[in-house]
Amino acid sequence: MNRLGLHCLERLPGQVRRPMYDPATVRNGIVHIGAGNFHRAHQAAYTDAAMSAGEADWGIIGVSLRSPGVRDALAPQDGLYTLIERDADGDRARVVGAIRELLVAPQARGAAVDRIAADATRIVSLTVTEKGYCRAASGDGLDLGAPEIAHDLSDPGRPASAIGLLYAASRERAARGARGFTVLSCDNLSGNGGIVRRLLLEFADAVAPAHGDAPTARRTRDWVERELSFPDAMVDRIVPQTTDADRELARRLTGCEDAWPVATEPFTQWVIEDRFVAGRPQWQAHGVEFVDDVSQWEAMKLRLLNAAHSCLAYLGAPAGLETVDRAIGEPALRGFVEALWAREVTPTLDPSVQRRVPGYCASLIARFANPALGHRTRQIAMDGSQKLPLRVLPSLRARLRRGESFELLAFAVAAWIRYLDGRSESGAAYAIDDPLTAELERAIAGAGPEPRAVVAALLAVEPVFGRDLAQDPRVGRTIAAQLTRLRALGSLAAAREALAG
Ligand code: CS2
Repeated sequence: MNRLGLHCLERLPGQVRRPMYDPATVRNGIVHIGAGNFHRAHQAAYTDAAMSAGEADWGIIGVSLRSPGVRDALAPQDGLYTLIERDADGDRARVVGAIRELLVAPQARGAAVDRIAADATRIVSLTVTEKGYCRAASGDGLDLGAPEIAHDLSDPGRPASAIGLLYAASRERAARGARGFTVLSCDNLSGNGGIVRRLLLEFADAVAPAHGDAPTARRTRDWVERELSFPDAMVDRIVPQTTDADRELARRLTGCEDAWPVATEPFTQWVIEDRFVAGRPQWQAHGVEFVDDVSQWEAMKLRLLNAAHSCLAYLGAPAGLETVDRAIGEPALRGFVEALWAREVTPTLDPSVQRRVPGYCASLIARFANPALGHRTRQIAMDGSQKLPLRVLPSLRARLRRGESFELLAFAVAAWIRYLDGRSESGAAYAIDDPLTAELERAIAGAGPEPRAVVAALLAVEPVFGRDLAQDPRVGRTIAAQLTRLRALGSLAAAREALAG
């Protein structure tokens, strides 16, 4: 069978959408850091549509910060890959050509900096996950002690982190007196644009003390403040990890061998603040919404979609429910999620989005129930220490501030803590995949088996809970009661009881 590549485009079956431009001749205008499945199903798909509509100077250079996997899979395919939209009605394949070059930063640090520093680059977008921003334990500031950041501060010309890369390229552009670019974060952080801006400026402030050359650092900092823009963006599309079954499906739908296709749902959404200092593709013609203020969209998505996802993961995985559709198919879990939304989360959202919430939640249930996606609960369960503070704790804090009940939010936190036990209800052990695993396991081991003590030990983990939550006795008490229930009854029965109050 033929390996996917430019030579196959002519021969694809008629129903397979393909680039309407010549991928071999496009110019590149975007560098994307973190060229994983989510980028390939989301931003690259929108850009591919814009390129097909005639804007062929927005080709993407993908930079992987760690693994050569995507580059190794896509380079022999001329950068092409299959994007498969899956739902109960069937599967639709499309071949995307927007990614024109792939670099693996650890093997090509200089080239990665050069691409961002090039005048042709007008947008630098990022999907590096929550942990990829190297934020400090408390607040949103930069973690100067994170190994990649410490490395980049001492050797800023050969950066390993996303922030270090942005700094190194800014330094070169500032030295040339070149124009700026737009930094577009596409990760699930509230206020993602403002966060990257702050981290980059903090990095610039820390360079001189660590590395010397204060005038260059100051010039770079001023240039970043003056020349770059950092719009906030809300991104949404459910994109599971690729499986061998997806590879088989890609082969069946296109007649070509694709080493790394991406499967996703039909739904896709991208809401962006329209602050692009060096132009942008006409993405609005392909479904992107441009608004003045993204914050309420972000809050709605993080507190409804992502919070529910995390609950389904921490409740579903230990109960042997391997995928989201199976988890939401359990009446107890669906009931829990719907009650969490209606009783405790929706009231914390801004009045401006309230009227959209019922329709949004109904569509979430349908998306979660998509039987064709096979979205694994364990995939979502990863990195809970990074996700909980963005998805669950803001609602909990809002309820606390107003003196309102937070039993179901406490149940969500307890579900995460129960998941950290590392053993499913049937007794099978599993590993916790989280950058803070060691710290979390230490806290749990030191506390002994008593739920009150376990909860107190975890609430003291500041990177997750800050300082405020441990100080309020209601918080520990309520989470501990829910944890006791979860450990005694298992996820489904405990969710039923929690709902009954
Ligand atoms: C998920 C998200 O893995 C996770 O934590 O909750 O990746 C989710 O699928 C996306 O945010 C949907 O847009």
